[in-house]
Amino acid sequence: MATLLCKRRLCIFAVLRRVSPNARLFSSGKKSVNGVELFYQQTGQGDHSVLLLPGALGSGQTDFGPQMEKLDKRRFTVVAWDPRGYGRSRPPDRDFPLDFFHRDAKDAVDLMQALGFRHFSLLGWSDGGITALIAAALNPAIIKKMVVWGSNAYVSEQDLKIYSAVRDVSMWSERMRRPMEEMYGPEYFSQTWERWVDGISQFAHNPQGNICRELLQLIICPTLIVHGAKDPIVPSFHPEYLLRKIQGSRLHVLPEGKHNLHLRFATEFNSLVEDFLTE
Ligand code: TYC
Repeated sequence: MATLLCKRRLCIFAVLRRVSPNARLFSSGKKSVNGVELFYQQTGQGDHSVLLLPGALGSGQTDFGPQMEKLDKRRFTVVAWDPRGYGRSRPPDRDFPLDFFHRDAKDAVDLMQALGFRHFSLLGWSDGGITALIAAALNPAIIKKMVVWGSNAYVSEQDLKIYSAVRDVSMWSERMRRPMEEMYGPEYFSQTWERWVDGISQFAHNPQGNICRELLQLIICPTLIVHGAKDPIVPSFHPEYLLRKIQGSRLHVLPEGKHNLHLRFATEFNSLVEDFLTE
């Protein structure tokens, strides 16, 4: 009987492995944080813990496939979170009060603490990068290192024009739209995206379009800013401003990179990040 069970178990493992060699390397769950149930995915067993922060309406699933799959599992423990109202962290549906980046920053840090990570690094894309900047500024004893790309500390007139140009999701490319529609269904996606455009545009009413300018001088962790020279939605004055204001930071430009450079040039991006985190 014992051998029979044993053999059967082996067989099940063999089947699982054939279906997806990495299936057993990923775990996921929900944690109750600040009154909401936050969804996260986790992989790797390295000493260096890293939190991946997705962009607007993003999630671990839609935004970070190549990072969850390929970042070195021996050196890093990688967590991707779905901010409240995004991905699988619903309910609640998403809202965009003026402090939404600060709320995300607190949720992200509190989630990691609740998962038992006391000291970790941040990889933040776009809106997730803005969240990372705020989290690092306000939690200097907790954040080890940070990488941000496609992010901005303020909203300019030029940004406002770009937001209204991308407001209608039916104008998006199929490749950008499909993962979002699969996650949310077309209705929640298009409505929430319009609310995001209104939400981010609110910052233009602040002096100098401020989102988090005054916090940048509080960042003391080593910071790598990455930018795609061909990013059509985030003008290069944004990463250049971050570089000037964050002490000791570095800027790495990918000449062919656009906004989704970590997906399109995943191998190059991942090794850039691994080198920075381990140096
Ligand atoms: N910030 C968005 C994100 O988090 C991307 C974006 C940037 C969209 C600029 C429009 O004009 C824009 N993915």
